[in-house]
Parts: sequence; C-alpha cells; structure tokens
Amino acid sequence: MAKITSLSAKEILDSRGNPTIEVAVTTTGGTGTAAVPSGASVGVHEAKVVAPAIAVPQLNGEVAAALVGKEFDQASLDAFLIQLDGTSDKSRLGGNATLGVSVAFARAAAAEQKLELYQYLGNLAGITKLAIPQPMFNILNGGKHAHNGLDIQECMVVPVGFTSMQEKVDAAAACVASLKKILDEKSLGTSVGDEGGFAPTVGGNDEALELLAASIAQAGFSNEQIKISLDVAASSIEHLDKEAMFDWYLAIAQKYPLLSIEDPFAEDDFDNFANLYASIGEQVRIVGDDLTVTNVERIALAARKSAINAVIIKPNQVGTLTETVAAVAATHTNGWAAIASHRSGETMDTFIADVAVGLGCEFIKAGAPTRPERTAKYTRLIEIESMLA
Ligand code: 2PG
Ligand code: MG
Repeated sequence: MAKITSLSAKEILDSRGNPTIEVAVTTTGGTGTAAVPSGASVGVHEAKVVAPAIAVPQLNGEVAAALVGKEFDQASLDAFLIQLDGTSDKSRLGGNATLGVSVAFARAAAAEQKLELYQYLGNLAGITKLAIPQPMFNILNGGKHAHNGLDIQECMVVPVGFTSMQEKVDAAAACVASLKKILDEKSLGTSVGDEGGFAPTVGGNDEALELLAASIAQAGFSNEQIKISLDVAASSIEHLDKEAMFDWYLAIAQKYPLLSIEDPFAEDDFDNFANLYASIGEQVRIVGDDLTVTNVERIALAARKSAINAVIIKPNQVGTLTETVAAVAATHTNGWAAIASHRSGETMDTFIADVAVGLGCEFIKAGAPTRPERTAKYTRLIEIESMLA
C-alpha cells in the first residue's frame, strides 16, 4: 500500500503536436510521472479520451481531492478510479486521465519499493521469468498515419533471427537505410508518417510489400532473419472490399515471410476474422487491435468466435494498468500472443516498454527506429535487457 500525498496534471504536446496530459503523483516514499499517448485509428470500443482542457482541471480538482491522503495498492487505486469515473467507457474523467494516474502511481509505488517499473508490473501480473519481447518496427506508413494513398497503415519488419535487442534494432535500422535508398532511386519520396516510417506515394498495397521485401533483401537479410508484419487497421479504410482483401491475404501469405496481420477486417467483423484465421491462422498470426481494444470481454468474444491468435495490448485503450494486466492474462489463457503497442501520437514516456516486459508480452511494436519518441522505447528495452542479464 502507498499513501498518495499529492497529485497534479498538466497539458503537454504529443509527437503530432496535439495536446495530451502528463500526471505527477507523490506518495509518502516515492514520486512518479506519466505522459499519455493517443491514437489516430481509434477503435469505437476503446475507453474515451477527454480533451486535456477538460481532463486537466478535473484531475487537479476532483480527482486530486478524492485521492490525496488515501492509501492504495495498484488494484484498489484502479478500482477507485473506475468507480469515480462512473461510466462504462471512462467518458467522464477520460481513459487518458485514469491511465495517467494509474501509471504515475505505479511509478511512485515502484520507487517506494525500490523496484524498476517492469519489476513492479511483473509482481502485479505474477510473472516470474521476465524476458525482452520481440520488437516489430513499422518502417513504411500508410492509412491514417500518412495519407499517402496507401490503405495499409503499418508495414513492419520483425528481426526474429537475432539474439539481443541491440542487434534487432540495428537490423531494423539497416532496413530503414536500404528502404531510403530504394525510395530515392525510384523518386517515391522519403517523407515520414506519424510513427517515423517512410510514407512514399505508392501505387497500392502490392507495391508497398514489394518495397518492404526489397529493403530487407538489399540490407542483406534472409527470410529467416527478418519477417514481415502488417497492421491493416481495416476499420480506417473507407471502401474495404472484403472479398478482394481476403484473397490478397491468402496470396501474400504464400509470397512473403509473413508473421502476422493485424485488424485485417473491421472492428466488429468477427466472422471474417474467423474465416481468415481458419484459412491461414496456423501459419500467420491473426491479430486483434480495434477488434479487442485491450478489453477482457472483447477478448472472450474473439475466443468464442475463434477469430484471432494474438492481441494488441494498449493500456490507453482500456484506461488502467489493472485492466491491462487482466487483458494480457486473458490473452495468455487462450494460448495467444500479446503484442504491447505504443500509439501513433506518442510522448517521450517509455512505460510501454516496461509494460511489455513486466506483463510477459511476446511482442512489442513502437514504430520505426528513427524518431526520439519511438527510439526511446527501444532504448529502454536495451536498458532493461542489461538489467535482466
Ligand atoms: C495501431 C496504432 C499504433 P493508433 O493501430 O495499432 O500503431 O495506431 O495509435 O493510431 O491507433
Ligand atoms: Mg492497430
């Protein structure tokens, strides 16, 4: 238990220049701050974001008054926040506000116990053997993160054939360098999207995959060393031709070293997810993000429908760390993989790296290895790796 002695919040800008919130919590024996990221491709079932102009005064007023002077552990704090909010989707205080308090408190409580955040989270989740998750690097951006005519939101390289985190980061950076060269040669443009990956003007999904595969090959890597993952973010695609996409997924699963496809269909289309899983699920991971929104009930629904075998874990989709722990546990109960994820609008806060390690996530995606708000997460993982050794 830790007694909260002060709580304050302020507005900061995220990597897109949009306002977001930073929360500071002090307990008797520790302090912690947390900055909250935000999405562009936001699922309709996610916890709601309350604008910082409203959330910050609520945090500094009502929430601080309710919490200061009281003793909590993580579970009782998060339960208190849920009750104080009083809605099913955190639309009164905001999932962004509750998460800011939840993570800032976790950091203060961890400091009080002289633990790193990932160790504190490992204790919460009951994970005894901590490991570094496999990173997925989004080096080619489309969809709502780029507005470059490419439907697919994220084309990722996944360096599986390497041992250390540093080697994986270096391999991804080598792919970025070779992709830049290819784009320059083809005069396709090397501006970048929200997550730091290139956002060239390409002819379509096939060309994007060809460019990605060429970047891997020209960097000198084999199909065994680097796999490919996609986040289609299908709910963000205006005119999704479901049949054509289904056939395309089957085709690319044959043609490329495809590790996973995230949100191949819209966020309530469990049936098409299930059809795709039945067709290629043994070979390619079918991943829920907008489908499952880090929510145990949505994960249970996906299990009943046999729709997926991996789940994106975004703490701000649900709004507290305790609910995030529960979502990862539900994912693992189904025998699926958990993929911790940043958001497209990020800050310099690296808590997602600690969440990934502490909760035992098999994978993490934190964008391209190119911009400080993205590389900060990978650098934190390198640091954690050295502490685990
Ligand atoms: C996603 C994310 C993060 P956003 O769809 O997986 O990459 O994007 O934060 O815009 O929802
Ligand atoms: Mg996604």
